Amino acid sequence: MTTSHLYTRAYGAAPAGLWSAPGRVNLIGEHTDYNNGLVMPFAIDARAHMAVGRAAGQEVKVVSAQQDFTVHSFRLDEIQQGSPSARGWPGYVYGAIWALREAGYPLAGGLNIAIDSSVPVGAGLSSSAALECVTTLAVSQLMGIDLTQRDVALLSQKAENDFVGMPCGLMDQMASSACTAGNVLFFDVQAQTTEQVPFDTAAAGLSLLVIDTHVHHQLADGEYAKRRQSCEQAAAELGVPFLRAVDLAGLDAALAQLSDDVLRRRTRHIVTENARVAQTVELLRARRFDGVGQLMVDSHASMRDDFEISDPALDLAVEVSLDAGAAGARMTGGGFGGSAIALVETDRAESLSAAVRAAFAAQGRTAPTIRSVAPSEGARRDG
Ligand code: GAF
Repeated sequence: MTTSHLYTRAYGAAPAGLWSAPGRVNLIGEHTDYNNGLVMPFAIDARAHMAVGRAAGQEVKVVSAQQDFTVHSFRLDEIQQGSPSARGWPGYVYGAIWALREAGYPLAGGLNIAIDSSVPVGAGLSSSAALECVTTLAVSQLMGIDLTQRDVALLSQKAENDFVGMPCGLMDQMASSACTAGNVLFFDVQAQTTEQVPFDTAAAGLSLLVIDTHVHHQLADGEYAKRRQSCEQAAAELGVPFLRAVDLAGLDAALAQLSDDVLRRRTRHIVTENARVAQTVELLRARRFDGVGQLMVDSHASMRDDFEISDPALDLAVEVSLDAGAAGARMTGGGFGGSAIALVETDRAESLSAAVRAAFAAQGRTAPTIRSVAPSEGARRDG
């Protein structure tokens, strides 16, 4: 059923418009965003679709094809942090509307919303950012509010930080809002600059596979926040605003100043990861893929050993991918489950997938979902 049909079934009228926003894969640059660092995500072709229309009164009603078609309803002026509407998936939708209101945008009247998303939940592919961004874009455009892609990302991040309570950086929302087909988004958080960098794996005879381990991560459960706190503590001990201020040349001196081994390892990950993103962007600007695989391998080792955000299923997916001939593989996203990615020659993609499935089966694990992805378009109006 399309979102348009879902809308009509739920509300008995046609929607005013249709919008969508994608999930993302991060090629490299993990946990660097809230350290004011460098990231390189791209949008995938799994999207959150939304049909929206105005309604009389003050009620905001939301229905989702993924959530048993129950209509959730809340008064616009009563949407608050910590309210029941903040719990579960409707929180991403209500949070985005709350963030628009908090920013002072005039929101008047009721809204009817219907959602159908193909972004898998808990797979580390930013299903929540997709929902936030599609809501921010759809509601703002419906109300005649003109936002830049960056505004859409910032308001969506505010929804996640302050309404849902997950202290994420800006990467996922920027990816969902600002990515373009065919490119990775090189985002320098400190400089607030973006560059669309061509990422044409097919032309190089390569495929980028996403391996969803089905180990479900829950970023709000505290480990993500702990990593962020460690980074902030390390920056404070070093007397810098963010770990971005430390570069590779200054890493040893910085490590010598830190008070404990955990902070040293967290810092080493962030500093070396920023350097790996910088190297990756240089290669891709030159349309070169050689070397990108090794940077992915090094990134994974750093996340596994220094940042400690991987898990056995992710490590297995990465190891088996490399054994099966991948040029590079790493976990992607916040970690503690979710998905790994593998860069592999296209004619080896099938045998790699078979090897990963066999290794998961041999350990009695749920079969992973493996798909080939290519950079897709960011949030947009569809009709
Ligand atoms: C999650 C967060 F939402 C992002 O902001 C980012 O920190 C990522 O984890 C790790 O790179 O997706």
